Order: sequence, then structure tokens, then C-alpha cells
Amino acid sequence: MNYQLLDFPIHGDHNGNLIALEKGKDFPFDIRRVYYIWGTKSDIIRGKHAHKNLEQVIVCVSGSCDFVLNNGTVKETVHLDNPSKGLYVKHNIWREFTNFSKDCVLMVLASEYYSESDYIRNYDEFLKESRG
Ligand code: T46
Repeated sequence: MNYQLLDFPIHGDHNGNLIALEKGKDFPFDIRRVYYIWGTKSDIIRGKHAHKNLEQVIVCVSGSCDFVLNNGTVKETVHLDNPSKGLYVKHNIWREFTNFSKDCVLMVLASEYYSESDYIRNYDEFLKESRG
């Protein structure tokens, strides 16, 4: 499947923890966009789309949620609950995310600017593309 769980190095001391992400060193692509998601009710299902080219790293900076990733053949669920882990999702992966804790905050780092034309929002179209 076209995803990876990245482990970010933590600078921790008696003051608490800090994670720094630097281009070319700790990160798989040049970041063009950052967005945040919070305040989603537990049973809501977000996502329901794939991307043609976009790559993203999703960090659950607070709380928890579940990502269900699907490449058209295999489905895997990834539980995110740790700000030192980054879910690196490449292109052509159908994603749905749900089971949001009340304090869930997701920070998403994206390889491209927002473009609706990069989205595949129709599941049948996604299956057709992913199965060639
Ligand atoms: C993804 C998951 C993790 C913008 O105007 N700019 C943006 O950069 C984004 C991401 C969204 N929007 C607008 C488009 C919609 O009117 O915000 C609204 C909600 O977007 P969407 O329904 O696509 O949000 P999610 O939470 O379903 O999905 C988002 C990303 O779109 C997606 O790439 O992987 O977060």
C-alpha cells in the first residue's frame, strides 16, 4: 500500500517536547500547504476521496482518530494518537477518517497547493483508475 508511518525525532527535556520538521532532512517532500482539522464529531466520516498526484503527511497533534486507507484492492486502518508519528499518504489512495476523539486536532502537510482537480471524489472512478 502507498503509505508509511514516519517517526519524527523528539527533542524532549524537563520543559516538555518539541518536534521540528526540516525540508530535505526529516521530511519526504517540499511543503507547499499546511492545514488543520478539528472539532469533528466522533461518528462523522471525512475524506471519501483519493488524490491523483498529491502527497501528504498527516499528524495527529492532539487526541486520536482512525484512517481507513484503501488502494482499490486492500483496506487498512491506521490509528493515529501520537504527535511524533506522521502518516505519509501518497497518491491513488482512497481515504476515510473517523472515530474522532473530542480533542482530536490533525495537522496536514501537503506537497501541492489546494486544487479540486486533483481530487477523485467518485469511488467507482477511483476503482477504475486504481485497477488500471
Ligand atoms: C485529506 C484529508 C486528510 C480548501 O479550501 N483548501 C484546502 O487546502 C483543503 C484541504 C480544503 N479546502 C476546502 C474544500 C472543502 O470545501 O475545505 C472544505 C473541506 O475539504 P474536504 O471535504 O476535502 O476535507 P476532508 O477533511 O474530507 O479532507 C481533507 C483533504 O481535502 C484531503 O486531501 O487527505 O483532509
